[in-house]
Amino acid sequence: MTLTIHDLRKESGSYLPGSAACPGCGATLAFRIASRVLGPNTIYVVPASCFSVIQSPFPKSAISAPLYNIAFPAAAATASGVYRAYKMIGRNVNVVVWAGDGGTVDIGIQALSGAAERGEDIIYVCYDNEAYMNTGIQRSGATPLMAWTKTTPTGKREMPKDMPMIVAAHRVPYVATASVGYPFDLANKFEKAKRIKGFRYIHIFSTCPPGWNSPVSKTAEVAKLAVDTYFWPLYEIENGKLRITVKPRKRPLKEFLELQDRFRGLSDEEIEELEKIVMEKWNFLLHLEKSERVF
Ligand SMILES: Cc1ncc(C[n+]2csc(CCOP(=O)(O)OP(=O)(O)O)c2C)c(N)n1
Ligand code: SF4
Ligand SMILES: [Mg+2]
Repeated sequence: MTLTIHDLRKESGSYLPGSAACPGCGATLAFRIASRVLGPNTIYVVPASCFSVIQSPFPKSAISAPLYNIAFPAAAATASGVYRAYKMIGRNVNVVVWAGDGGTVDIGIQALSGAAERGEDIIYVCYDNEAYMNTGIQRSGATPLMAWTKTTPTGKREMPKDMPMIVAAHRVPYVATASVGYPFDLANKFEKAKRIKGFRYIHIFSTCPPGWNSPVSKTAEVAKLAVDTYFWPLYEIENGKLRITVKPRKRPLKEFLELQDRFRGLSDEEIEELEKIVMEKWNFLLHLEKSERVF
């Protein structure tokens, strides 16, 4: 089944109008789409992050679904327990971790790895704004090479962790990347994940205008350019088999970089170096697509 705009319009989702999110927040856009697909039979587990704030304080919560706020490192372990508790009382629910990149690739990684290894029946979502935004834009293990943050004032020197591949190496049934710039690709990945049993992981590229200093009105455009320049390839790995889900005509990386001040001041040589890294990754994915199994 492939979802269309009509399918998404039929559902109201679990995100109510009026929240504490910044204008143009990619994480909320991702949640609006995902919650429409996941439906009301869903419980969210959220570790410390912007999303803990986006919910807004009770009684004015912007999230209409049951949601459990939990300590930074514990999201995947908590979700495992929530799912098992519901199973014991005979109820089948979607249990979804909704975590930032810091809470996923750094501090939450051990609980995530444990839950993936045990094959817990949960969906783990990382909305990736590529830094610790809630505490004021510090670099995370997902921050891209050469990107400015408050703790990398001259640009990050290290490569980001390839989290979707790290999770895929646990040989879980479903891993996917997504972007808020390709909403139907994103929606369809949630639709697929919802129907699969076992540990499922979706990693979403989520624009953050204040953290990246990108124009509020261009949230979707920045996230689309990330895909169209091959900076953020869209793929899924189902039972070990990789498929690139969107294969756009390649656009120059510069078009994506110049919309965000976090890459301001890069020299032509540095942009060329980033282009090279981006193309290497893209060609590697094309190579993996031909293999029977990635892991
Ligand atoms: C153990 C612990 N360390 C630090 C913090 C402070 N803290 C709260 S949210 C946050 C940033 C989270 O970053 P990320 O997971 O990327 O989510 P984002 O804020 O970017 O949405 C930090 C460092 C905390 N709550 N608990
Ligand atoms: S700082 Fe970024 S991720 Fe956090 S609420 Fe604002 S736009 Fe969203
Ligand atoms: Mg973050």
